[in-house]
Amino acid sequence: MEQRRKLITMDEFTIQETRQFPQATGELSGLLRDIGLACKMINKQVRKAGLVDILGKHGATNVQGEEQMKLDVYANETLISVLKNSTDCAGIASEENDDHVCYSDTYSLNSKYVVLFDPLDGSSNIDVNASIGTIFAIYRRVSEIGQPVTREDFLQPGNRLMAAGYVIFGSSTMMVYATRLSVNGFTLEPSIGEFCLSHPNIKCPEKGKIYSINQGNSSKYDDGLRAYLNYCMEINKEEGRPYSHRYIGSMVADMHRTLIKGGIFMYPADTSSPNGKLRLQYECNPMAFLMEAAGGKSSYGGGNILDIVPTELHQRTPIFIGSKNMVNKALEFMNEDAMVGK
Ligand code: AHM
Ligand code: MG
Repeated sequence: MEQRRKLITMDEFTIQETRQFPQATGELSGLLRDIGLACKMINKQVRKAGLVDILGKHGATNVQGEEQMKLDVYANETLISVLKNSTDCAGIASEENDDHVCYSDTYSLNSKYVVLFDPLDGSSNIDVNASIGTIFAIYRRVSEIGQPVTREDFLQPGNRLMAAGYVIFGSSTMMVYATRLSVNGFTLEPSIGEFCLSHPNIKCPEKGKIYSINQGNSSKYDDGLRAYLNYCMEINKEEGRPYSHRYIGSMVADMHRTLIKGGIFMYPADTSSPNGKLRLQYECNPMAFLMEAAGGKSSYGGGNILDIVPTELHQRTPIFIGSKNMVNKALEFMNEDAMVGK
């Protein structure tokens, strides 16, 4: 008797999706599978994080005589080595490394994609058992195939991304990724060790009710943004109540909520960080690409995040991202303030 199977694994889904492009070679699906594999390995370690008192603190030696590695170091090394063994990745750049890494075996040299990642974003939240995540971005290289990758491969604007996404290590583990076609979410089914389609065709609600920002820094924000925050706290005509404020301080967790429920996430410039805190290539571009593919919007305050042409591997940018109505309203307040200042 034929058994009906409801689960669609991420592999099955990506292969079906990329079949829609007759020129597709399967390399992009292979790469997404490899990123998924690395994140399953990271997930295994993250799930053990609370057991440090039993298994030994990071930096200490465990009962097997092995040294415990810090989780963000482990995540970085895992992604670098899994992607090195992948046949679909020519090189990587990581938030944790000063420079890009070129893979020099024949398969890698002949690959057309490069990957940028923040291996474990929000890792300061590990101590308090809050959600953390891995963020990734995939570009088609601009250097010649067959040759080592170059810096230019990693300095492409976000509007050239082929795919981007994140894995959230939360109450469940989920991989959410976007291509130009759609945004889809896959929940890790631990009993079979596979990411399975759980959130097909995600759309960010056009109207949101939640604003997310480190409001403790507001004395350092400019007047336009402060006026917008006051607006969020006032009784809203449409809602009959102020917007809710939610801020975990872990970008992946704050963005995941913003994507699913709608809202705005902001990490602005302030008087001590004129370019904000978050990194363009590892955090902001992948999230902006994903948000746009889900029907939302992102801005650095003066234009679309995805149009910034990076000049440095680790450059930072302010970011306002989420539901269109909230991002537009925030920009209105900030632009009005800029006009008054002229
Ligand atoms: P990290 O890359 O060192 O983990 O820092 C990035 C994190 C983001 O996840 C989060 O949005 C932000 O820093 C929070 O910063 P703050 O504590 O200044 O509000
Ligand atoms: Mg980070």
